Amino acid sequence: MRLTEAQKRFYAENGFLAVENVVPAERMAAMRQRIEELCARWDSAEARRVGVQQEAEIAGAMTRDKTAQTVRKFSNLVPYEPVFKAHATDPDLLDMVEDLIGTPLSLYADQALLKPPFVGSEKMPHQDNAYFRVVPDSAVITCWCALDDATVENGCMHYMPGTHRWGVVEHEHVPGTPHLVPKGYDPAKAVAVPIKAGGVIFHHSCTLHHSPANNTPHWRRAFVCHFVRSDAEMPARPADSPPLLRLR
Ligand SMILES: O=C(O)CCC(=O)C(=O)O
Repeated sequence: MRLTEAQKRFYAENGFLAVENVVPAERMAAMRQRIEELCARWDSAEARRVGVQQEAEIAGAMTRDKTAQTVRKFSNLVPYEPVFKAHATDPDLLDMVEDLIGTPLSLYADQALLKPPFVGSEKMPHQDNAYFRVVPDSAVITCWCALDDATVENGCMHYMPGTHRWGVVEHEHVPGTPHLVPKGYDPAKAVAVPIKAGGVIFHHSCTLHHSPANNTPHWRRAFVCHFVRSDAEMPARPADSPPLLRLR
């Protein structure tokens, strides 16, 4: 599934791009079902091997019980979970990634980011490359796949257009919290990007973004793949990391 020139131009100008109706319905159902199973068994070995994180474990979160209804994140699903590997290696998806960052292409990391009903907390503003430090910063891209309809009310993605041209910016303390946020982040200038389940949003590694809390009785779940050009420098990856999953 190739991107149009207009879509490529939108990404180049804004640092993000939403594309609706990308993921087949059967795979969507299978990914949702597997997330439900992992949440239900959040304290099992199979959930722990995909790095389960609870809302109660994040800095600044109010102390709360850990249950199937408070799971915030699973990391590194692709090596263990076939349905998520099928998504990360889907040729239609990779065509679009290739259109935006080129080849050779690898998977840098993957995670399921969940906002449970009423409990899902805000994701503070950040730039992905503040963590990844990939060089050049245009060589890494995030593909955020909506497993549920993502809305303003349940915590959809918000982006500050054009900030992918800023490079990685300095961060400052949010008074009264342990959080650091990028200097120059202005939530009033961030654009909400609601998207239906099965759609994806691509964003550049330097695009400033955040997502608000989920104030609804419904889950907001996403499966996120960070793709990288295999020929980029990746100084934040420990030397003894397993080899990257090469894609094309
Ligand atoms: O899913 C979210 O709410 C935040 C996602 C995010 O920050 C990212 O994919 O870089």
